[in-house]
Amino acid sequence: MSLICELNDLRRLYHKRVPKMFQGYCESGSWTQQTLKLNTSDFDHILFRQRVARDLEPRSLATRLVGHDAKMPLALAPVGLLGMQHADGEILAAQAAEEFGVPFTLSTMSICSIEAVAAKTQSPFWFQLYVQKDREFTKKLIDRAKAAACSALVVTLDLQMIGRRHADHRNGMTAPPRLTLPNIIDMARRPRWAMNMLQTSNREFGNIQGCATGVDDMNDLMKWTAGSFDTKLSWEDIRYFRDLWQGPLIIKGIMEVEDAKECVKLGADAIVVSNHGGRQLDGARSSISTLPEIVAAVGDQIEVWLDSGVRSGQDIIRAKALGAKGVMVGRPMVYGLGAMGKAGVTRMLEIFHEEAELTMAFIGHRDIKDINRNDVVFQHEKFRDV
Ligand code: HOC
Repeated sequence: MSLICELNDLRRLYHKRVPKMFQGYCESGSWTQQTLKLNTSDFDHILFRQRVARDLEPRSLATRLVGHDAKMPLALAPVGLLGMQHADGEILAAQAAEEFGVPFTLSTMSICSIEAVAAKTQSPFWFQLYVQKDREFTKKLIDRAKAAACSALVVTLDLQMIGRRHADHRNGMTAPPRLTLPNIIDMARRPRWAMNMLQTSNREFGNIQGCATGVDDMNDLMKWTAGSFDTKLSWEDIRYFRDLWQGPLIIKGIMEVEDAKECVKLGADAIVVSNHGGRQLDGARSSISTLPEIVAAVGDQIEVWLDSGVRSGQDIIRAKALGAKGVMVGRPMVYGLGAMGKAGVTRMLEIFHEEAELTMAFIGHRDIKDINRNDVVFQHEKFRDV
């Protein structure tokens, strides 16, 4: 465990242990992957101001996120098909988050069901919703989330159609993987993944099963998704879900001030500035470069979160300095999970916590709440003060 010093150590192990088609699903962005790259490289333009001779005891990253206490300003993002990265992936990630003290978000497109995750955890998790044309089915998902005592609903708005991800097509991405000769050879090189998969019974599309008849593999799932997700979604529809769900409502996939203002109008509790990890609209700006203008416009009325591109505890501090209430992390969780199961997710959280705490101290703060815009300088004109 001690050899895992940074996220890249987990990522290397992840690449060794998880079959290529699921690696490709996690790692790729859409089309040219320009936005995927900008999401991480734009963080490099935000530099810290080093401060000295400050009282740095005691230090705390503790935060309240949509009314809940968290050990640091981070939530595990909803990631589709997590249970293919590691057997029981959604359950293990939820348990790691619970033990560490941060929220876990279960995707609509999970392998393990809402009920299976609830049965194996004690504290509430968040449920992420993709709105379907079939409103009764969508409503049932919300009812199931309520019955499982989920403590926030995360409605994702930037995936009513799926972005074109070339790696998935090249890898012949299927879930479960088809037993072609190349797949058998690839899996034989990763026996740990295969053994774990064989030992679990959670190998279904847990939240859509029963409603999506005929969904047996990823190709069917792609077709089902294309036919089922509502491409005529309007703000009026979202208002309907606001009324159905009385708890905290988080809207994910906001990149423009006009859309952020709509979320405020309909009474959402938080928005997540996100371009879906560069997996949807390629050529979009990075989330981190968009954050300051959205915070300036609505940050005093709603919690503004950041997703897409966070790869270290230092990135958490950068996002905080630009006004984010918290961050969501997707790929870092997948690296940890695929590398070492639950222990890998825990290790990722520990690393991010250590890095964030140390960085906070170096810039002269002992409490995460005190991080502010004066703690960073910009090295690039794309970050302008608003
Ligand atoms: C075929 C299933 O958030 C992603 C996910 C969800 C996509 C569902 C597609 O991969 O970006």
